[in-house]
Amino acid sequence: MEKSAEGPTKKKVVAVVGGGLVGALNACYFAKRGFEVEVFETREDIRQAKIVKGRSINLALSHRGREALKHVGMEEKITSQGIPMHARMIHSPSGKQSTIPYGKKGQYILSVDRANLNKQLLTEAETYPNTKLNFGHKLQDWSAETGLMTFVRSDGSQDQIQADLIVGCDGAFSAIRKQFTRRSRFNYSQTYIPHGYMELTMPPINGEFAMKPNYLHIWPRNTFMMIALPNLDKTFTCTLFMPFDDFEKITTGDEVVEFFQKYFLDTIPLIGLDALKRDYFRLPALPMVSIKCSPYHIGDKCVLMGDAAHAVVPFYGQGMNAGFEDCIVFDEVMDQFNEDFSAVLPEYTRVRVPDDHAIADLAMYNYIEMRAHVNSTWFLFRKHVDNFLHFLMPKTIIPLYTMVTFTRTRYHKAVERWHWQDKVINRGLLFSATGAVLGGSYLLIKNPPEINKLILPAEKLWSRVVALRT
Ligand code: FAD
Ligand code: EGO
Repeated sequence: MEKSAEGPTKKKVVAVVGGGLVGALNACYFAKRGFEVEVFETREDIRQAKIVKGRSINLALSHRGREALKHVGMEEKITSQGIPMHARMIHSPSGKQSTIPYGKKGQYILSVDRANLNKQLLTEAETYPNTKLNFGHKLQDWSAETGLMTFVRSDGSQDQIQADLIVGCDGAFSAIRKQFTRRSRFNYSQTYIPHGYMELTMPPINGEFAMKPNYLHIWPRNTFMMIALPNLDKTFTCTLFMPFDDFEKITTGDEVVEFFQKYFLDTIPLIGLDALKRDYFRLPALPMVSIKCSPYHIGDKCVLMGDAAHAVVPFYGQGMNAGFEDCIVFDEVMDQFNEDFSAVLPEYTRVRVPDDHAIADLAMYNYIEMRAHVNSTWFLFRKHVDNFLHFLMPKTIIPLYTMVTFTRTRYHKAVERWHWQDKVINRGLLFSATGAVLGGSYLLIKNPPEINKLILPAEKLWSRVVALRT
């Protein structure tokens, strides 16, 4: 099925480097505008491949990502193949399960299959006659002066291609970004966290999901964390996050079982004892990196989007969503500046850098907070507090997770508002604390011996409240 682009076909060539999630979506955006779009992707066509290797099998798609898909008419196609997760399911060490909704009825995140999403986006890009997909093309080098790119083909031969605009969507280890780092006044930072991740499959039981499907299952164990997202084939993909040091300490099947007995007891019968012993050693734990840089462009020639511009740790479920939102933001700036690359690129950097840096920081903040003191009790307590404060003051207090996940509030604005809300909450706490002190003093005068029993637990509680605010 071929479709004609909106507007006349322009001569300008846009090279999208990387045919991953963001590259494939971006190809649709540029094709829709009528550019000659050429996508270059290292891998062979994943639609033909039997097994697609790569990280994370499924992902949480939320509002920002959906809005970006909607723009190119892909929202319905993708969401209809996603599994809604209306709430978190928190698993305690004893196996007790508790749910806390994400928000109102329509507020849910979707578990989507990465490979399927990528394939559908590639197929959609191909329906535009002005798009060409070039697989087995690995970018080796390019020139910021001329826009000339050198690709190595699968057979080792080289290919040189010129483009008017190069869009670097080649992921966290971007070859496009390499040229940026050679230039003056380019800011760059990357941090590997001490944790790695490992994916384990939980098969169906009697043809049905082994756990309730419409939840994001979470086992918060401070430094050890596990989550599970449902798949259409009724399996769950469990992702275990743990320091590399701890991954390495486990060297035998029996040690795996021992570890799971201690921390994730309820999952052993669901994953299966033998599968667990085997799958743990199938693949090594994989690293996670956080990358921030700026600017995102060079002149009117090149721009970075997605993980190439901002790899974030996966503790907010926002990496792809942020990358998809990049496409909307770029598209909006294209409208504002009449597709004049020399004006669009700097403006894109100006508006997008603060937001992408904010989500990188928020994701890192969640990682640090969760590994430091989030067990199942604290997780539940925190989310109940969030929901309760929102219930008390629905217009004033909106949980940060809600702003990030269910709105298109600019990430940096969400952070600002979060700090502002904290001040409001602190004032409220001060007010109640004053009341409590006055009430307490009164009780102390009236009834001295009993009060110590009250003050000690109150102090413990207060130190937790302080932890909550920092
Ligand atoms: P990629 O998906 O990495 O695609 C880059 C593409 O470029 C690849 O196809 C690659 O082959 C190609 N390429 C690389 N180098 C070259 C080259 N030199 N020449 C040509 N092509 C090249 N995000 C969410 O929103 N929700 C989640 O729940 C979520 N969970 C995650 C869980 C884990 C464990 C991890 C690691 C990440 C998770 N993410 C999540 C983040 C998400 O995976 C990324 O943000 C997203 O894949 C970024 O897409 P991208 O297209 O920018 O990069
Ligand atoms: C106290 C309690 C402080 C990814 C809870 C912070 C992330 C963080 C990795 C979940 C949901 C989509 C995710 C919540 C917090 C995906 C997510 C959350 C994980 C891990 C994830 C939530 C894939 C942090 N969203 N989230 O509120 O449910 O809260 F647990 Cl390890």
